[in-house]
Amino acid sequence: MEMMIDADAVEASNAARERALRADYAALGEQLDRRGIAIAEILDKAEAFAVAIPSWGVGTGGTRFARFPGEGEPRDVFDKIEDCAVIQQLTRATPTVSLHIPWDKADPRRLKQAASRFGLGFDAMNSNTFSDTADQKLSYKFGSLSHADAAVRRQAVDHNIECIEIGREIGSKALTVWIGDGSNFPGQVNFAQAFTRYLDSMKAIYAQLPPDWRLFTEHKMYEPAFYSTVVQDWGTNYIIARELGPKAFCLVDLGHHAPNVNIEMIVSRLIQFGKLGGFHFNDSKYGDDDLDAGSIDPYRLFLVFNELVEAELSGVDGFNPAHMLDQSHNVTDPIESLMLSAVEVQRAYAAALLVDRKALAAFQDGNDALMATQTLKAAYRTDVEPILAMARFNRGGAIDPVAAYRASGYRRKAAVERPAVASGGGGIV
Ligand code: LRH
Ligand code: MN
Ligand code: MN
Repeated sequence: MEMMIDADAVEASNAARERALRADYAALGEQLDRRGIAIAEILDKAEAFAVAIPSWGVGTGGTRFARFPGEGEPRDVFDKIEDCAVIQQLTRATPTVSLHIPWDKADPRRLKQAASRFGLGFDAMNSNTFSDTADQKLSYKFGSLSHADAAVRRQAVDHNIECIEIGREIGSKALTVWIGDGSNFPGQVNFAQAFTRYLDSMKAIYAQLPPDWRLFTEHKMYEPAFYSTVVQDWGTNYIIARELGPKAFCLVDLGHHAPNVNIEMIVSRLIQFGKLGGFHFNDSKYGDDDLDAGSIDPYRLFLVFNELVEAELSGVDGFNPAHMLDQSHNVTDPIESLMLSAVEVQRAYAAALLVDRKALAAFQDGNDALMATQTLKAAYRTDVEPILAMARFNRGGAIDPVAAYRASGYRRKAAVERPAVASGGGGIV
């Protein structure tokens, strides 16, 4: 298997850190042992953990005000796959890439070949009917799957079916649909009629789904529509998944909720009723900021994973959420941000595995709010970094991914090989 970063460079970076890691791991092992937790079991689960990289995340993002291109940005999907290979090589937590069509449109055989060079696979396909392409017949300015004009809806449905076709050829097993449909003014659209049209369009897409595929619908409160959005919240999303059938599930993008919304509770509800499909992990302070996962509110990320681990350990039927990142990087090197975000999500998972669930249940039953919440905090406060670093090291990754990446000079080399382009391909939504 090919490596983008010289294996000797990773080894040298690890050699300088291995002794300290072993000492830290042993100390944490002792501490966990006293708490009745076998560190090896947590390590096994951390090693098995995976989160997909969004192809659009490796380019420098931007805002609607400006985009400040970074050096050595990927010029096309093949460069993006190489950057994803770097992330996987160093973190060993990101074995798949999630493509966005048409941004990543290319010959499926070439896509497959490019990914298999590095042992990468493809996660969910993402359709795009929220912007127009140059060669597109009808515009999505006033919507796509819910558009008043049946011809526009048909075009949007066909695009989604094409995404399924491409995905089929490259080994994807899911389609994620997020639309920007909505309205900017009260009275602009009839809410019920728009939703009916959306459901009809989605039923046509669902009908073309291969038997072993899942359909993820992603809700978002606002933007680009600023007055009303057709798929605005988890309630609507749940209705959609119910209406469509057993292969339809809800996708939760952490940035797509109103401030203060209890996202972990939404996650619990969707699990309870068998409709949690997966995540777009990121973080936000104000809206759909697409900041690095865990950069603003790592405790919330932990609380989401607390629900996921609860479901995993209690053996919820059919529980298999897709983990994906969805970020935009305006001021950092996207590869560094994505590596740290993948590790941050893995950290939330490992920490959630440390929750003393028996004690927690007893405190809940005894109405001991203080001790119940302290039980969660005890797990959250535990520094699981030695477990994560050991998981990477054991699987051939880097003990310190950012240090190894910087020492490799990958970005400098990419800057020489990839002259600057005007657009990094998505990343501003
Ligand atoms: C919408 C969104 C959705 C898109 C991606 C680029 O805000 O989260 O997942 O596909 O951004
Ligand atoms: Mn998203
Ligand atoms: Mn978003």
